[in-house]
Formats: sequence, structure tokens, C-alpha cells
Amino acid sequence: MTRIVNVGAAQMGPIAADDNRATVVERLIALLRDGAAAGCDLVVFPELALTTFFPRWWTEDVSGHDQYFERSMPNDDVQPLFDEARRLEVGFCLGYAELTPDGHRYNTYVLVDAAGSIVGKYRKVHIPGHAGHEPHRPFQHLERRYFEESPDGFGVVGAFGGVIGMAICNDRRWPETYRVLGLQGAELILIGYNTPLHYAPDPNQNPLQSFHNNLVMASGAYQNGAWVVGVAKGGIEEGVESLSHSQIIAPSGQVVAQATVSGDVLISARCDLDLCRHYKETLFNFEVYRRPEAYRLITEQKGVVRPPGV
Ligand code: CDT
Repeated sequence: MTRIVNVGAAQMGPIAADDNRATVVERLIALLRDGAAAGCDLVVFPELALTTFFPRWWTEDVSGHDQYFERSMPNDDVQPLFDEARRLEVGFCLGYAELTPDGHRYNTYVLVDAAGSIVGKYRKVHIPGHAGHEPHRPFQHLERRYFEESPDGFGVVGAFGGVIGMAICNDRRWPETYRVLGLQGAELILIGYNTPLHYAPDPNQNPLQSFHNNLVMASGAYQNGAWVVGVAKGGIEEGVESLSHSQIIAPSGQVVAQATVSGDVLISARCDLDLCRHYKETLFNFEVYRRPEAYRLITEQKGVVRPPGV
């Protein structure tokens, strides 16, 4: 029996600061319907898909952006998306800002099956940017002010006939993300992102954003024998231009579908999960070839420590 998952990457264009949830949910539903029309089993939305990317703005009070957070999922605003998914029998993966009942703020993804039930939840592990106001920047990247680092790490869920992992934006730049998921057998890794083209700490990187985007996701796919789905919220949002270039990458590292425009658009691919075995059971047969005893520093040490005398 083949294990094909038809996956849609539902790229989004900008969301304005004052767009209400109903307007955004209508856009998500339109993309979900495009996915259903394309025969998708699963439609993947970007990071923070319900709101503008609010960490670009400083507020004195850390709760100053709480209007952009969801206190429950689903909630009344988002329920129409869950209802439509159940009606269409299409699952989805949705990124949003989560405010827990005990006051924690996370950058979160949920995986919803074709029956409209949440079957997986992931909170962003690698929180980029800064926590204090840096007025010299043309815009802020205050994720480290508004989000906590996930205490949960990376997990996988059995869904859509395969083993699914999730990661969010900056996570995709870290090889540890894919390897920890790969070590749990991940066959399909879903990644939403908001990546401003301007990187204030080193603008030399600005023209390389698209290259780096593909570089890290294709490497993660190949080195772990997994499909990777990278989905952007791109375009010029509140004056800040972000990368589009959503893509679906095979376990070979090859891009099999890529968005050629910015804005709301669905791309899709027929992901044969059994293709993963070609890599997981040969070159990247972890059981045979990995040498965890040689990698101890990866978990024992955080920053760079040069050996004495070096
Ligand atoms: N959303 C997110 O994680 N964006 C970062 C921007 C670079 S760090 C300021 C990213 O890794 O794409």
C-alpha cells in the first residue's frame, strides 16, 4: 500500500495590524478550499497566520500586544475554519500566538486532522531576535520579548498515515530541529515562517534570504530522509518586506513545488512517504551509521568553548 499524502502549502500575503480575525479566517478558508480542489489531504498555513507579525513593534507593557494572542484553540473566531476543514475532510496546520490560562505566551502550531480535531501541538523552540527596545533598527524583531521558549522540545505525531513533525520559522535554520525530529522517525516536517528580508544585525545577509531558506530546509530534508514543507507569510506587511518562496522539498533535497508569486497562493505536491525509506534505510541509516558518543557536545554545551590552548 502506498502512503501518499497530498500536501498543500498555503502561502499568505500580508495581514494588516487592524485586520480582524474574521477577515483573516475567510482568507484561510479560501486557501483551504483551494487545497480541497487540488485534492489535498493536508493544508499547511504559515507561522502567526491569524495576525500581523506584531513582534516588529515595541510596547512598554509586555501585554501590549495581547489582542494578537489566542486564549483557546479553536475559539469562536477560528471555529469556521475547523468546521470547513471537517466538511471538506481536509486537515490543516495553523500557526498562532498562544496565551495560556496561566499567562505564558508561545509561538504555536497546531495540527488538525480531517475530522477537525487537534492531533498535535508544537511551541517554537528557537526564539530569535531581541527582548529589549532597539530603536536604531528600522523595525524591531521582539520575539524574545513576546514569546517564551518552548519547554516541550520537538515531538512527532502519527497522523495522515505517517509520522509528522512541526517547527516554526527560525527553528528551520538549526540542524538540531530536523535531527531530533528525524530520530523520532519524522517523515513529513511542517514549517511556517515570517522572514523579513532586512536582517539588521548583518544586512549582508539580506540578498541571501531565499538562498538560506532553501539551503536549510533542503539540507534538513535530505539529511533526515523526510519531506519538508516550508510556508511563508510574505510580501510587504505594515511596511516590512518578508520572504515568500514557499516550497515543498522531497527527501532527496529537491524542491518539487515552489510559489512563484507572493500573496495568498496554494502550492501542492503528492508526497510519497515511502520515499523517505530510500534515505532513512541507506545513507542516513541512523541505527547503523550515527555516532552519538562523538556528538556529546551537542547536548552538553550551549555556546562555543575552545579547548585549552586553541
Ligand atoms: N519569525 C522568525 O523566526 N523569523 C526569523 C527572522 C530572523 S531573526 C531576526 C527567521 O529566522 O526567519
